[in-house]
Amino acid sequence: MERMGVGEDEKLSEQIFRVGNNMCLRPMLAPGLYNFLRKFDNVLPDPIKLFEIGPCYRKESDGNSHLEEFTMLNFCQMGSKCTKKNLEYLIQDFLGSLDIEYELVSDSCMVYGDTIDVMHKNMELSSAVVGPVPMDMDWGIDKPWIGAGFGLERLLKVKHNLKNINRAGRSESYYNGISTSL
Ligand code: ATP
Ligand code: 9VF
Ligand code: MG
Repeated sequence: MERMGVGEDEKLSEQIFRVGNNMCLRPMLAPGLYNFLRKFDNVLPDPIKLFEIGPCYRKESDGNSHLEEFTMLNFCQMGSKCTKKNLEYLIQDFLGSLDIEYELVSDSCMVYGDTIDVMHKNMELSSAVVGPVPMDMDWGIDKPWIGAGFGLERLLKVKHNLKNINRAGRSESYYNGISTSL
């Protein structure tokens, strides 16, 4: 997590569920993807395109759009054609296929610096980044990249017009969006 620059981001650092002294529940997918990009660079044709979908965990205090256990979709590409234009095309291809409206807003974060945030009304659907960034060096990465991380429960919230994100979450309180308090 320190190698991801999370140490400098006090907010995110405090949101980590720590397990003992040297483990945690992952708050993001990027560390694993960095490692895959480095390992596959020897064997896959250029550009490398990867995605992962999986659970992530963050301590959260704020309600309607935050779960403490959520599901991230992170796709990324490394090598040629890693342009802002191509990143915007991938976002459009994905959200267009889901028929979800969005707006792109420039923002910044401690981990990546400049981001392109994908907004639906006031809710962030994704933060997207055009690399390279300085921390790539610490992960043995020396090629351009683009990537975007989406919260799948937030997409469900938009698609199904849910008031609260809990209905889309992984918990025993809801099963396929239906309350289990029967
Ligand atoms: P926010 O500012 O809304 O807390 P973030 O900028 O901290 O989000 P990122 O680190 O950019 O979140 O994570 C990428 C995406 O993962 C977000 O755009 C969002 O869709 C989703 N996400 C992040 N945290 C949560 C959460 N606690 N519950 C549900 N989805 C989340
Ligand atoms: C954008 C959101 C550093 C080359 C392995 C891919 C990305 C995603 C930002 C995510 C995060 N970054 N929640 O990196 O795609 O990492 O905070 Si990579
Ligand atoms: Mg963000």
